[in-house]
Formats: sequence, C-alpha cells, structure tokens
Amino acid sequence: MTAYDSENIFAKILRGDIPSHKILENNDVLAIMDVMPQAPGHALVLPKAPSRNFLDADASTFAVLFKAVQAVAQAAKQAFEADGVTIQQFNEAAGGQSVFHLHVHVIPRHTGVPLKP
Ligand code: DGP
Repeated sequence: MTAYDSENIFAKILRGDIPSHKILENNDVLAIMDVMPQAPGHALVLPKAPSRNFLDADASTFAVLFKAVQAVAQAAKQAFEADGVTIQQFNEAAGGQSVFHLHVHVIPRHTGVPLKP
C-alpha cells in the first residue's frame, strides 16, 4: 500500500493552506466545488482523516464520508434542478485518480447532457 503524502492539494485545502469554495463542513468532512467541473455544481467530498483513497480507508471514514456524499447529492440535485446525480470515485493513477487524498465526485446531471471531458 502506498503511503499517504500530506503535501497533496486536498491536504493543503483541509489545512487551510490554499483556498477553496466550501459548500459543507463538519468535524469529519469537507465538501468543495471542483475547480475543473464536468458539469455545473460538480462538487468533491473529502474526509478529513488522511486516507490516500478508497483502498486504504477505514469503516469509520466511509461512514462519515458517504453520509456527507448523500447530503451533498440531495442538495446539489435540488439546487441545480438536476434530473439525476453521478457519484464517481477513482483510485490510483491507473484508476483515474490525480489527487491522492480520498474524495468522491458529486455531479448534478440533466437528461441528455453529457459530462464535459
Ligand atoms: P481525481 O483525482 O481524478 O478524482 O480528480 C481530482 C479532481 O480534483 C479533479 O476533478 C480536479 C480537482 N482539483 C484539482 N486541484 C484542485 C484544487 O486545487 N481545488 C479544487 N477545488 N479542486 C481541484
């Protein structure tokens, strides 16, 4: 298992070293807007605990993370008057991950509108 690198960009956001557009925060999670949105309202939900990705996270992290993912997805669907919500999650470079702090994408979707690449 690859070690967690605390210099990743989301660790810096969680420490407040660099700014982000926050949409939800509690003791366990932070949700922010994605700087490269694939659709309007594209958000990222991050656990505050330092997991590299889904492969090394523990059950308590999953519990707080996916509770927040559901809350963000419900709010995003309503706020963006979406027809649905895509929830995505990538692990390691070969799996499409580019920032190595566990995060879940929440993307409001409208019928017939493809995601931006
Ligand atoms: P991935 O690791 O493939 O799940 O993608 C990481 C996502 O993080 C990608 O959609 C772009 C986004 N991202 C990268 N850098 C920043 C940043 O500095 N701030 C924010 N809010 N999002 C970022």
